Amino acid sequence: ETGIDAWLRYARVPNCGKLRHEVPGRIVALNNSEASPVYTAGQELALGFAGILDKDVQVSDTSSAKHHGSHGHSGTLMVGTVDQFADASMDVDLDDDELIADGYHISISGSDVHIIGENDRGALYGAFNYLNALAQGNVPSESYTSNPDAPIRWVNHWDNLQDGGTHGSVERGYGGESIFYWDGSVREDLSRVPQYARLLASVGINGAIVNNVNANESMVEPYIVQGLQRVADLMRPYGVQIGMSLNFATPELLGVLDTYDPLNQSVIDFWNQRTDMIYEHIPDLAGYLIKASSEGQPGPLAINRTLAEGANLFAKALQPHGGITMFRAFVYDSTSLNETEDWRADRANAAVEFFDGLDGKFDDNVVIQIKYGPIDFQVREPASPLFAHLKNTPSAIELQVTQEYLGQQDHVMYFADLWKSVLDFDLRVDGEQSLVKDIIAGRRFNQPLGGYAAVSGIGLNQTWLGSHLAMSNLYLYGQMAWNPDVSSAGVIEDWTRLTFGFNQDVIDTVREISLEAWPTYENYTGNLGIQTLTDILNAHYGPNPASQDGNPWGQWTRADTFSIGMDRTIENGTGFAGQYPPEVAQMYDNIETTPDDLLLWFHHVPYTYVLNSGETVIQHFYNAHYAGSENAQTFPERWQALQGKMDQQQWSETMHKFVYQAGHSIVWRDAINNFYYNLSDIPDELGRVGHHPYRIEAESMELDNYELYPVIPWNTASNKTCIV
Ligand code: BDP
Repeated sequence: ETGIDAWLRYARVPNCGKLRHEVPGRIVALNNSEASPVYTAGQELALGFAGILDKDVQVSDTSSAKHHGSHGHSGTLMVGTVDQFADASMDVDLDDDELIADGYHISISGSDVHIIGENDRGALYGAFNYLNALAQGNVPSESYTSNPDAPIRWVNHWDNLQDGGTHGSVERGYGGESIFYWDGSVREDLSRVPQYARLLASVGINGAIVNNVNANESMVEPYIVQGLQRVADLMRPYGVQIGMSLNFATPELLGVLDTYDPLNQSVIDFWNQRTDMIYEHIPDLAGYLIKASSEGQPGPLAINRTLAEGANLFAKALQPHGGITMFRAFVYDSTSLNETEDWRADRANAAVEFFDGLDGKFDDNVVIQIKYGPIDFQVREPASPLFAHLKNTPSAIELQVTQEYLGQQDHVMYFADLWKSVLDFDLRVDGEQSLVKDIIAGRRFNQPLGGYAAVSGIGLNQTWLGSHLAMSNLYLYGQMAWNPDVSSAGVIEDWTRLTFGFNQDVIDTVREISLEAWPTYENYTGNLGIQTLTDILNAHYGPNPASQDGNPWGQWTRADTFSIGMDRTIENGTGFAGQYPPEVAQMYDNIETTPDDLLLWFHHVPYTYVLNSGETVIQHFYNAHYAGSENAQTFPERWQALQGKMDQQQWSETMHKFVYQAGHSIVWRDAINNFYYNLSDIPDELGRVGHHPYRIEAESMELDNYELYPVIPWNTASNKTCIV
């Protein structure tokens, strides 16, 4: 198995002989237009019945609906929207449950099953949910209703039209080239697009931004828009609406105008016209995603306009068409962050500072898209305080399925508990419970919009993300955006059954390793909230603690020979802790009440500072790095035991990753431990760090045709040297 079908393999279930008789013998889809998700639902159900149950069922359409109303013992499975059921003169019995947009009710009465969507998409989601149960060996026997927690459940793609050469690359993507672009334009062969949209729809994702936030100005040129129309047409049957990232300076960069001032009438006209043109091709465009005034990208701040004026420019152009502007809160000026000149400078402060005074100044169809933490997808971050500041503006959380900073799909990662650490966090706005998940769902501040965005990172690789296991995070993302209270263990077990089959050892091992993945990685990378300690300057991969200070990106650890950590307290530090509502600010401002796992995020302490656990900071670093890497050593061993219990190709490709990770975790362990040992001169109580009596350096072997080569950063190779 290559992984191309991911969790939608529809593999035969062990008890299919029995289940085959428990599902209806007919399928009726109440819409026969091929662009309709209801039609797709019918096709998908037939595909699922054939694969999962070895049961061939024809799909009939609306015209035959009445005749098949209720039929003998074999029953009918009917799928459609509330309105379509009513039009077909069918009873719509929702068991007194309410449906909201995209929600569905599955009504089970005798041998008949009605999958009733609030809209087309909801019907398809209901069908996928029913199939998910079948594929796990269960035939639903009682009626149930499911509604999404938030209206926006999008993926973001950081795909480039081209990358120097002819290929469409994916920024921070580790699964191959773009499925959308090639040679500066939309691909001719878009065959991966509907396959992908199918995966998205199966977990309730309803929107996809299809190009990089560092956007190319050509996106609004007719030849690109025509290509995107083909993409939209392929995704529409799956209920996935596409959207685009735009470059703020487009009118100037295309040479059409000599300004991009959002208040200039020609600029306004430009965007209105382009938007109208785009909607002629893609009438259901979801909207625009804007990265502006950040990391060298043009934006309103450079020309003395506010971020709200910038966002509203696009919102007004989209408004007549019903589109949404997702405006990113990831705004900071990488040219002004200078650690040596201003020790109070702190990139973590940027979002709240830049959005200060703007709450309520955005048009109704603007949503502020906020990364989960205040810096940038680090292994541990506190929840972004900006979620607490936007009471009159809808917000969405930005997550990453792709593992930038977090092992790039070569280290196993399962994001459930990391995401929950932010979504379940209580910001205590106005002294009242204010969970991040309730804010973004619109519940806390009564917003009609809001929700979730995740940087997907998929590419042409047959596994989509470059790793079989990594796909659990795309599955998880959809499940959590639909219901953030799903169980971390439950989701991974379901995913494993769907992806690897029913062997209980496989299910147990995947669950255990997945749940250990985040703490294990945190242990051998950056501990106690110090950030991930990857190379910051470029790859965001592999250990490079030295790059964490004095860099222009404002990701600093402030490590010196005695002490470490960013002092973000209110009086003496950068003041970041004060951006939280009072109860939370107080907790983080006080070193006693700051949890150990965020200690160095908020406080600068000597290496000898004693944690609540009783260890010193430096000894915790040493111990955690050994513990993390020791645990990673067990992964190949535990995986080995699964050979023959699952598909061989999936098994061996995953084994390869685990063996690599086990080795790289040792590189991490020693790089970080040696670096801080050198800096602090404090020995490891257990005598491990800096002493490797049994290690044989490659350079002390007899070498033919190899040369010694100094490694930069030095701490990533034992003895600072490798052979090439
Ligand atoms: C950082 C990435 C960079 C993105 C940026 C963003 O390293 O490639 O462009 O975030 O989110 O994490 O805009």
